[in-house]
Amino acid sequence: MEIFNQIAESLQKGDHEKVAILTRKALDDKIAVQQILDDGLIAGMNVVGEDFKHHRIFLPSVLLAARAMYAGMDLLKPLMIKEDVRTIGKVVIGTIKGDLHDIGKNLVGIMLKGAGFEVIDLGNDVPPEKFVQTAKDDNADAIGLSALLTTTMTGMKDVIDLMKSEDIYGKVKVIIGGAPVSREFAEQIGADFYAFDGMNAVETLKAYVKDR
Ligand code: B1M
Repeated sequence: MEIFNQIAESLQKGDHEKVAILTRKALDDKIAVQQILDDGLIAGMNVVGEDFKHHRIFLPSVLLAARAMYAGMDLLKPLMIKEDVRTIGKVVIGTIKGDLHDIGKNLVGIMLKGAGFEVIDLGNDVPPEKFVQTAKDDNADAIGLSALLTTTMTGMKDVIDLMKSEDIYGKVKVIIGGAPVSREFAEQIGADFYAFDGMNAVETLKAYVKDR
C-alpha cells in the first residue's frame, strides 16, 4: 500500500515531521497499528540498516532515522497501551551494558504493558548489577534483556551468571531478544526464553505466568 511506502521512505530520509504526518493519516484511515509499525516504520528501518551495512549511508543518517522512528512510535504508543488493565506480571527490561540501541526494547516494553504486564524499564547501557538488584527489590517475575550488537550480546550471560550467584536464577525468568540473538544462543547462555519480536515476547511471558 502506498502509505506504507511513504512512511518507510520518509523514515529513511530522516524526515520525522513527515513520518508523524503520515502515521497520523494512516491512523485516521483506520489502518491497524501493528501494520503501520511492521509495514511502514520497521520496514523503513530495515532498509536503513542495510544501507548502513553497505556504507551507502553513515551514522548521522541512522540517528535521523531513529528520531523519525520515534516520531511515528510516539503516535502509536497510546493505542498500544490499554488503561486500567489488571496487572498479570512484572518485567524488568533493558538494553544490555555497552549497547545504546533502544527502539526495539522500547517497542517490546510498550507491547508488554499493552498486554497487562507492569514494566520497569531501565533504559539502555544497563549493567548486570542493575538488572539483578531491580528484579530483587521489585520482586519481578522476569528480566527482559535486549541486545543489538554482536559485541554486547555476550553481556547477557553476565546477567545470568550474576543471577546465579545472587540465587535468583530460576526464580526470576530471563527472556532475551534483539537482532543478533537466537533461540540457540538463549539455550547456550541459560536464558529461559527467546523472543523474536514484541508480540512473541508477550505470548511467551503470558504463557509462563498462566502456567506458573
Ligand atoms: Co546501530 N547497528 N550502531 N545504531 N543500528 C545495527 C544494530 C547494525 C546491525 C547496523 C548494520 O551494520 N547493518 C550494526 C550491528 C552490527 C553487529 O553488531 N553485527 C550496528 C552498529 C555497528 C552500530 C554502531 C557500532 C555504529 C558505530 O558507531 N560505528 C553504533 C553502536 C552504538 C552502541 O550501541 N554502543 C550504532 C549506533 C546506532 C544509533 C545510535 C545511530 C541507532 C540507535 C538509536 C536508538 O536505538 N535509539 C542505530 C540504529 C537505529 C541501528 C539499526 C539501523 C536499526 C535498529 C532498530 O532500531 N531497528 C540497526 C540495523 C538493523 O537492526 N536492521 C543497527 C528497529 C527495531 C524495531 O528493531 O531493535 O531489532 P530491533 O528490535 C526488534 C527485535 O530485534 C526484537 O523485537 C523488536 C521489535 O520487533 N527485540 C526483542 C529487541 N529486543 C528484544 C527484547 C526481547 C524480545 C524481543 O525480550 C526482552
